[in-house]
Amino acid sequence: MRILNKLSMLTVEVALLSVGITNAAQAASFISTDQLENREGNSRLGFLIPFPSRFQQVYDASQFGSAPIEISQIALRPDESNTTPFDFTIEDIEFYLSTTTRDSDALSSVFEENISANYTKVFDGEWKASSENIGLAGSPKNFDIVLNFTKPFIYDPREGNLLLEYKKFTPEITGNRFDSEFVLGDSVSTVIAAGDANAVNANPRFSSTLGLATQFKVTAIPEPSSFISSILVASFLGISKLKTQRSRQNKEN
Ligand SMILES: [Ca+2]
Ligand SMILES: [Ca+2]
Repeated sequence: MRILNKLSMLTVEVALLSVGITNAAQAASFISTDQLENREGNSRLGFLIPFPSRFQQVYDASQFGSAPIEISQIALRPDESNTTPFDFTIEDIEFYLSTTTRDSDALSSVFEENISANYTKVFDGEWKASSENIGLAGSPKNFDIVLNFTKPFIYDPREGNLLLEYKKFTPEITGNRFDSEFVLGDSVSTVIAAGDANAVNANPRFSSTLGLATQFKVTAIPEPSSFISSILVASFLGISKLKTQRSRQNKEN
């Protein structure tokens, strides 16, 4: 009976350890690409163009570390040239994330050539967002134009760069300018087609090395191997402890 009780305690210890690992991994953090967190991007983009449209932007994998993460939200920010708060509603828009084998400044003008097998719809419906158009003095505006995903995306930077896509089915005119960076050879570039949310080819006139300043909300994911190793080590230590105690009891008896 005592052995059974100790085994039960061991099970609880291992379970608590597992919960601890899971909770530690659930703390969300934010990643701003191209170190734009405290620096205004050198350009701007009216990326929600007033037509049905399709848009893709690539982010270099080096921005995201070297372990799998779960992405649950993106946030954009107003360009410095915006002078007032604003809000907008896009009635029908879909967002997707995917790993891409394309280089960060070398997206194909054929949309399908930029996506991979893990292409995932992360948002589908009406997107209502707003911006207070504020920021600290001398700093860029806040990343307050938020899109919460309805389906998080698991991204492993070791498998390639990250691709963000939208398909905008409705022709709202937002006129809002989003902070962007126009630098050859950096982390980002974009391809866009106007007139058709399901366009096959991007329009070269709208496609460039430009990219939106973007903030990702991410959560680290424990790698299965290290997670299982932790449990096995805990089990081994617990069983060794029990064996030692049993051996001591046998000697005493
Ligand atoms: Ca800017
Ligand atoms: Ca670029």
